[in-house]
Amino acid sequence: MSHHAAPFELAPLPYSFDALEPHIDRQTMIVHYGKHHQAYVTNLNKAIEGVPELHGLGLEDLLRDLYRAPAGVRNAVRNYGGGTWNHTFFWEGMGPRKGGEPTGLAADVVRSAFGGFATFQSKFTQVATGHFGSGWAWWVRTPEGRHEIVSTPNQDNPLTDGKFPILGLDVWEHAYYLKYQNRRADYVAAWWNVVDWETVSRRLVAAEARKTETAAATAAR
Ligand code: MN3
Repeated sequence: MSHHAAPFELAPLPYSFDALEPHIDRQTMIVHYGKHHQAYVTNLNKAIEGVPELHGLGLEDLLRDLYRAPAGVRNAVRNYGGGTWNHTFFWEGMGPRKGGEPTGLAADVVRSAFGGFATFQSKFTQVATGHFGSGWAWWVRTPEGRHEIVSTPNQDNPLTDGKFPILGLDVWEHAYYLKYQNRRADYVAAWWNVVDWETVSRRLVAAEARKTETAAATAAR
């Protein structure tokens, strides 16, 4: 998805609206993807319509280098660009008949960086449930190769802080209110049943490659 450039399109949902039942319900998926995600894409395109210098750029480049955007549209790029990218990343990190313990490279890194799945899961859950208001919980890899669990407000993306997202969880009320009402902790507990560890492993490989790219680009400057 890093290759997509303006005008941006709503990325296809990689499964049907009811695929994540009973953990994430069909009605929430219909509204969350079809209304919320679509609105971020529409508003991003509207915001940068009159800013041709941003048109050749991919969404990841826009978010990584937010200060490239003129001051007048920077907040729109942060909010709607973040909303566009974050949701595609969120859908791709889940799937039907997933969840359980991490596998492959994800299992190795969870063990070496966090001391095992139980510790990782408990820390991530704590950050996701403890984040005040709307936002996201993330597993990120820093450019130095450290693994961290952080949260961001609104649609802010760790790319803007120079970090590579590995796994993200939407904790806006719109992500869970229809099924779980105010019980964010129940939503977070259910979400673990749909985490796609194969996607996580692929992202770990990609983050490693990007880190090498970034180092080479810095050295070439
Ligand atoms: Mn959302």
